[in-house]
Amino acid sequence: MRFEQTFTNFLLDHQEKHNRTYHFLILMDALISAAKHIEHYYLTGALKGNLGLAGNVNVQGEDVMRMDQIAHEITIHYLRASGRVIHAISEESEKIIPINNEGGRYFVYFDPLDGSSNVPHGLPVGFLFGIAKRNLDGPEDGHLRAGKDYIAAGMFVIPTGTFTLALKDAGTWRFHTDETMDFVKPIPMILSEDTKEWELSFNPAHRHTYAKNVQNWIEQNERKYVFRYLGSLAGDFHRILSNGGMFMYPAIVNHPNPEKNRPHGKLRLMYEASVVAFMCREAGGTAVDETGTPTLDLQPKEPHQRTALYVGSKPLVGDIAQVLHG
Ligand code: AFP
Repeated sequence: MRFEQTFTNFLLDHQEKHNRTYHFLILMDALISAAKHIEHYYLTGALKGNLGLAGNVNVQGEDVMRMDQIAHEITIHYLRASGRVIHAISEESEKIIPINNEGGRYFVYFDPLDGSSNVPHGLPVGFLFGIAKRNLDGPEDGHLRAGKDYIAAGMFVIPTGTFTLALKDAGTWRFHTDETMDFVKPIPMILSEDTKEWELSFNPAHRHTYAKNVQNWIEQNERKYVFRYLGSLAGDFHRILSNGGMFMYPAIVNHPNPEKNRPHGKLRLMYEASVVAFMCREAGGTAVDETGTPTLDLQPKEPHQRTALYVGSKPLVGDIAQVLHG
């Protein structure tokens, strides 16, 4: 019989090697329990009628699917039960959610069901999260952390049974579920340098609404790479991590209906862009916003702030960053 290393053993080794406490293990256990629970609801959702619209809109002005609410509630339950979280920010809640201000040690920023246009089809969605730690050396003011201050970030691609986790200054690993539903077999993720494998990923329906310099860059470069787009950041970024290339969600500045422009992009900084930028950095890649500024340096001013995003292999992101700077 062959036994693969479990996620828990992997993390235990990591914490012990770096002389760390077990608090982070407890937090990760909570996130994994939440993800498994969400996956279960998602897999059985059509039969239970959980994949329909809930009939109201969330803080971003989008329709809330019933699954979004279920995923949010499941995650908050497990974070609360862990006792390790000071406060959380969720895509599904306008306000910061206080959890354990006195005893908590971590801040968790998450989107429990990202890519909701895939929900009615049962296609992949993401559960994305970033984690920062309270200031252990002095008073904690609970300020919103930039991605460079995260200690970990990860994503579950639901319902594929895959989990990717990046740990600060240590690397990015991918896990798969085994027959007992444990995440096992850490695979180090390092962005491929083989340009033949690289992929480009963006919503082609929007391309004529991008800034002219971005449109020109696409025209000059797109034929060199394979094109893939799922419409769920976790799924699209999952491929970029495996094959290299670049995912982008540029600012929308040339929409025929100017009211539909999104000069700050669509993606949310704290629980989408910074999360994938962190995983990408730990896998040897990088990410920038519409001004060419590194995504991980962007200091959030409010929990649901948006940003444009270019994330992936360093040479590609560096190339477009030059165009953006210019
Ligand atoms: P939804 O949850 O509203 O589908 O948004 C998903 C998302 O934030 C991200 O996961 C995708 O990469 C991106 O938006 C897709 O947006 P478009 O539908 O405009 O391509």
